[in-house]
Amino acid sequence: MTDSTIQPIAEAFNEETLKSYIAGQPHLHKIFNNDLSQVQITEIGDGNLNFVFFVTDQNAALAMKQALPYSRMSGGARLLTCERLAFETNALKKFKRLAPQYVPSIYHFDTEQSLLVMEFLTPHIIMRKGMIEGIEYPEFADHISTYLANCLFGTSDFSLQPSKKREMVAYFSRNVELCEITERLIFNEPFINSVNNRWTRPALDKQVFSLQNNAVLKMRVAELKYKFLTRSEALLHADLHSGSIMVTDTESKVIDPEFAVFGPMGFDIGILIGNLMINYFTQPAYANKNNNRLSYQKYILNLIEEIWDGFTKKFTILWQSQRHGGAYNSSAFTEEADMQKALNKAINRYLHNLLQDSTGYAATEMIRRTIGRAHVLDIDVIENDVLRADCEKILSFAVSILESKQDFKNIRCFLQKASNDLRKVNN
Ligand code: SR1
Ligand code: MG
Repeated sequence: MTDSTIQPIAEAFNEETLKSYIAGQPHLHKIFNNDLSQVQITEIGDGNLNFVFFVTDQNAALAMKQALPYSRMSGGARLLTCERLAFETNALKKFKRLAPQYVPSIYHFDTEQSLLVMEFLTPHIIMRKGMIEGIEYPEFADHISTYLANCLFGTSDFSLQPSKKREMVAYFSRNVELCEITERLIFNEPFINSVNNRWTRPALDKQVFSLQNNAVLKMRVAELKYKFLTRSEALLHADLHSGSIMVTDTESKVIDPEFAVFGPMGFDIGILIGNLMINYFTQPAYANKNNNRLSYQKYILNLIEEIWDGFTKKFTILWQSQRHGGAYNSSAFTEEADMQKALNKAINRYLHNLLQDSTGYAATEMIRRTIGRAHVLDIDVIENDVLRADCEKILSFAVSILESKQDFKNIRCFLQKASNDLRKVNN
């Protein structure tokens, strides 16, 4: 793994310093035929933490990501160590080995400059933006379910030897700063009276104050947070929302795993589903006289169903054929029917519990993106207060998921509830 103990002295790159940096790195320089005279550099980052430069000439292009010792969204006020880029690089490398088609290639990492150089993805766009436009991605469910099954299974005790797994858990457990952000922004602040929270006021006040005083809901969120803190099931991307995925009609690439840490598998699946659900609930606000967006909403529900079904199928195949790790190692079981029956029961039980975790994390993500500090474009692009407040009523769906003792038998029960709740909001 890349050494992350050295504290870099990173200064923000500009066009000139970036060019001279590339000139000093023969393998990068070669990508531009050792001639930087036609190279254009643009800062294209739109994330909350880092800067991203697009470096291109007529023949080649690179993405260069720089982490400075503060978070971009704070404008320098919130200090963060640059070490986060080493965690991101190591997570990317691991995921690239497990799901090569769905992760960008890495060309170069420089600890001192806190710089990561990657394949520039073109003509890919950020999936969240595509969904706001109403673009369908016919192959996405297949891609992301493979990514999830391979990466979660491949970093779990079902696949890894305990010594290797513990070594990886120990390394990523040092990603404390970014984990602290996740813990605070997802599980803490939205559920208390925090100055960092914001929502459409006064329309949503009553709902927000009520959820912040809902003991059942707060207990469920506390349980989910406890699992996040204690269950090192697999290496998580840990910020797998639609803004961390770049897509075309035929390709999907997962980027930005800077929050990577070992945690419960349902966290990654839930964050993804939660963000797709947010987009589902905001569709009425994008409707116009040419497109009521109803078919796009159907597309989203189908997409979630296909992701879950694809994931469980692929994960089960891996579980049946590749259990070479410390847990449920295949050598401990014979081919006899009763053994195989017990194993089938075990994986079905595991996936059933995973669905409950995933829907719980999805609901928590929906709440924090609506009333917490870090909002999402799907909601923020809605300029009309009344329309936006209507969409923010997704809160009632999320709250009912968390406070119900509902044990979803399958993903369709969860999706049916979403579609019923949306109908109630619209009537
Ligand atoms: C300070 S970072 C805020 C949020 O942006 C990232 O994408 C994560 O979701 C984080 O919670
Ligand atoms: Mg990000």
